[in-house]
Amino acid sequence: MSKNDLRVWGIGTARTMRAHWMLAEMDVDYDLRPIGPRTGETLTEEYLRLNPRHKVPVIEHGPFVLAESAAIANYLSETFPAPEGFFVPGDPARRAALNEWCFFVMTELDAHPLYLIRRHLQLAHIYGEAPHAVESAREYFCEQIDGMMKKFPDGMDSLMPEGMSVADILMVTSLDYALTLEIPIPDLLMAYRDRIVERPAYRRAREINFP
Ligand SMILES: N[C@@H](CCC(=O)N[C@@H](CS)C(=O)NCC(=O)O)C(=O)O
Repeated sequence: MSKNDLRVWGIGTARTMRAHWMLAEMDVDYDLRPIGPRTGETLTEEYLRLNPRHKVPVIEHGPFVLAESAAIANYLSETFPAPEGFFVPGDPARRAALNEWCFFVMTELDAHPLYLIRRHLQLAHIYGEAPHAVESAREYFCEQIDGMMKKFPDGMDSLMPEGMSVADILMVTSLDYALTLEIPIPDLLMAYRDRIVERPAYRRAREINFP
């Protein structure tokens, strides 16, 4: 493996976007394996050896193999030099504050309501229809966002006061995912999202992730 000894597996989803975006922010070159979910490409012997749970994204950094988009984005942010203005915490309290955002996005937004809606709406042909669960997940997502907005000042450019961070990558990719599910996003939050997606790294990553 060349190119910084780094390989990224997976394109085409909000989760794979996180790895590509983080690497675009850091201007790190890598080897790309553009496999997609539910194409059979996550079920090859080679891939199952890397991730027996057959999900994308996965990265290989030398001999180190890592799955889970939030873990990947955090690992990359701490492994390669961060660009100016990109916040990587250096002490436990700031790391914990960043983790609070990361776990909130990944558990209360991404893994639970958004993925439930996707499974039982867009992927209902695989996972079955569950209209009541979909409606309830939609309400749950909106309630979580409403709670979050109580401490979300107008004009916010990043979730961490120190600047753009992994938390924003997780949040904005989740909001993009919510938009594809036609979930309404409050204006203030949409304005935050619209400011962040102006970043050149976001655009470069989208070209790689959604060719
Ligand atoms: N929690 C994981 C979720 C990854 C995930 O669910 N990936 C889906 C696509 S969005 C996938 O690879 N599905 C393929 C399969 O189930 O075979 C992450 O954040 O990386």
